[in-house]
Amino acid sequence: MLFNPDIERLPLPQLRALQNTRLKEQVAYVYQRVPFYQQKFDALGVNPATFKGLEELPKLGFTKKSDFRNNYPFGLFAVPQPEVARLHCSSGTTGKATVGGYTAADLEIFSEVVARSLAAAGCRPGMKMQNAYGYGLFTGGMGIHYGAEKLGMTVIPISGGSTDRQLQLLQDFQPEVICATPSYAQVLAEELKRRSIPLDAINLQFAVLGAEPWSEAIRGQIQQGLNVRASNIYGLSEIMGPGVSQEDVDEQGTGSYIWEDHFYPEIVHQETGEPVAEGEMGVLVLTTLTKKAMPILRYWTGDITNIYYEHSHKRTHVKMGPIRGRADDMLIIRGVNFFHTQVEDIINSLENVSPYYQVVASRRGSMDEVEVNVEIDEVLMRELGLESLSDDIVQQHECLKTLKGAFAKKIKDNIGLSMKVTLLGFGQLPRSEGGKLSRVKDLRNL
Ligand code: ADP
Ligand code: K
Repeated sequence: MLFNPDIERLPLPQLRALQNTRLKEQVAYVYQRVPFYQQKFDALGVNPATFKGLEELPKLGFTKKSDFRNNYPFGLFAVPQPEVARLHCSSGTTGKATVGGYTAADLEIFSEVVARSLAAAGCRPGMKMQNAYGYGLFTGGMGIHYGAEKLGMTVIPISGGSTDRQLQLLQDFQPEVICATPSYAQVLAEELKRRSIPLDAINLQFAVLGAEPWSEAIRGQIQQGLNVRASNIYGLSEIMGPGVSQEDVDEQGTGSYIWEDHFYPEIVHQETGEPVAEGEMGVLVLTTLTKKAMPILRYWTGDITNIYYEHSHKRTHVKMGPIRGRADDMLIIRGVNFFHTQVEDIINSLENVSPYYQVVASRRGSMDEVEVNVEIDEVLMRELGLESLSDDIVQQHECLKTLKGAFAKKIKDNIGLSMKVTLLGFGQLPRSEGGKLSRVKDLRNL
């Protein structure tokens, strides 16, 4: 089901024309109303009256996270405060939180793109959704909530955490849909199993997961553990919140549709800021085309991904691949750049390891080191009759020594760095408490 088929299937030439018109309007709008953009455009020699639209977009420079900080809290707003209907903040995963403001019209559009996203995720009017995204300043909870209502769903606004209650309501209310961070959905799947709650005691069909990077291995674990089909939702508070892009549940693994009529995407080279060819990896840069309270032009998201049209089948809008990591999450160790998701890819290719891992960077003397902690899976733990793992225990089991060696070798071969591998027992690494889970620890600058 498509929530808004006319727009979701708008032929590309018409979509481009619509974006072009909206971009010109947005440029003129911010120039008139936001001193930050006025000064910036004057400095760059951009005149909104003669600005040609999409073809000249790169001339506008970038808006960066630091611009949000320098204009904290309301300096980037384009309307007087009484016209702002709601305020949200980013989760502050990478530093001080940034503020987002919305007019009533912005909130309508927020709900529209989330409703489209949920429909693509498999949700239908009349279905019940357990919304385990956090409610509050984080855009996730309320963003999903109003989009689900707009689609015509029955929303259960439980928020994140309270695992006992989550499991109780899954059984009592029988929701067909759950929305959560993937790391928290993993926890729910594990807890169901640990408490021996049979899958036929719950009625879930779909999981809508986002707010942090996740992998196909995690998808597999959640799909099996909750008996659902899971799809990806992406977004960020600086642009709107969840619902900037969404994976169609029937097209799993081929990327997430970016709702291009409201958010214009570009991928640029991480160092030069120049546009890259379609399909190539780089930093995702997003431009709002219709925002009124806080329009943002060319926001440097820091998220690394690629965009392409080749898998846009059900809809005409462009797709983005999974987020490989954030530019500020990129670890540089002894001159080698890598993302923790590269370690995750290797974990996914190995048998007997769980999708739980942690990458820890530290410094000994002047040498940077990386340690990868990874859990082996429950099946192998049971076969070996183990409750937990330590280096000593690993040394006593040939299969664990082999696994550890194979993992270290693959890391060295694929990433080009030697990392210390530590095998842990299932359940030994931290789990999500309802929100985002960090899989990287950089101890070098503490
Ligand atoms: P913060 O940047 O402080 O975490 P937000 O709550 O606005 O604040 O989160 C937005 C960020 O979360 C994105 O820029 C991206 O890094 C990450 N994110 C959101 N959805 C996804 C997703 N589906 N996959 C990977 N990362 C995601
Ligand atoms: K953010």
